[in-house]
Amino acid sequence: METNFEKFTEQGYLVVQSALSEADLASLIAVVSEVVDARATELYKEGVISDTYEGLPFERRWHAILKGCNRENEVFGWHTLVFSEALFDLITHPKVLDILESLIGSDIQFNGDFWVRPKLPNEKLTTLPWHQDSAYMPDTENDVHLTVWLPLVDVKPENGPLQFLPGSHKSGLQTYHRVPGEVFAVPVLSPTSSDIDIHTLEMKKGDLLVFNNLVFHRSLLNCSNIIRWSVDFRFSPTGTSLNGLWHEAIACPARERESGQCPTSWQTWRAQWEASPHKDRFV
Ligand SMILES: O=C(O)CCC(=O)C(=O)O
Repeated sequence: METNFEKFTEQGYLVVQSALSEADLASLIAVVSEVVDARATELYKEGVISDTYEGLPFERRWHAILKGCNRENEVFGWHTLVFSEALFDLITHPKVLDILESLIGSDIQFNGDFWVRPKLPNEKLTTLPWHQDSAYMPDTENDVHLTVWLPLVDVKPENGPLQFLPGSHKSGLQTYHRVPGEVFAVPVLSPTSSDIDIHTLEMKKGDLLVFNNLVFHRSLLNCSNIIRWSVDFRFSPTGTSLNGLWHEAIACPARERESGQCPTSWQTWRAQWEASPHKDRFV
């Protein structure tokens, strides 16, 4: 039987089903829900919305609030808003790191890059074209950088799944250019052709997706009426140069070979954050 390592090497990505439990995700979801609640209270007090939509579930409330004040295309992803111990615990969760260890060995660094994404119904801004992550991370194409992507709700064909082109990482980084109407640079040559399989990833909450920096993927339009919440963070083998990437100041070791443990504490990471320019950079 093919191992995770073999599958990942062949495809450039891997889905591990039921990698995490409800309980593993609960603290981060609570943080996100608190942000939503605080924002709703603020907007209500300012008279911008006439209802805080308190009774709505996690996958609907934020959308209702934004609809209530016509701000549906306000934000691409959340960074500072979700900086928390719960986020740190998830990034350094032994179940996450065990999967990464099976792919890149046991000296693993967290690159400092993380996003919680509220992918809203019908929102164009989060509908991403085919891309390789190295296209947006200068000078990373010769190293291994892995994204861990966790859905916080079930992902179905209709609510904005990710699609992948298995094996497309093997041709290296393509040339990118900017075209009118696209927020991000796009590949000069289309990565698809009639003989290439497109894999649409249906995922359950608790499944874990990991992909490398060269595999082509895209994010489809969310055609449902619920928010497709997800969280993602990036890693590399310890010692990999981050070449001045914007999040370098909050990179830290996540697992070390000798102890098999995470050598960074929440307090240490928070101190890094406090000393970095991140707080004012993104929402
Ligand atoms: O979460 C998404 O919808 C897109 C994620 C993505 O394309 C990426 O992290 O490179």
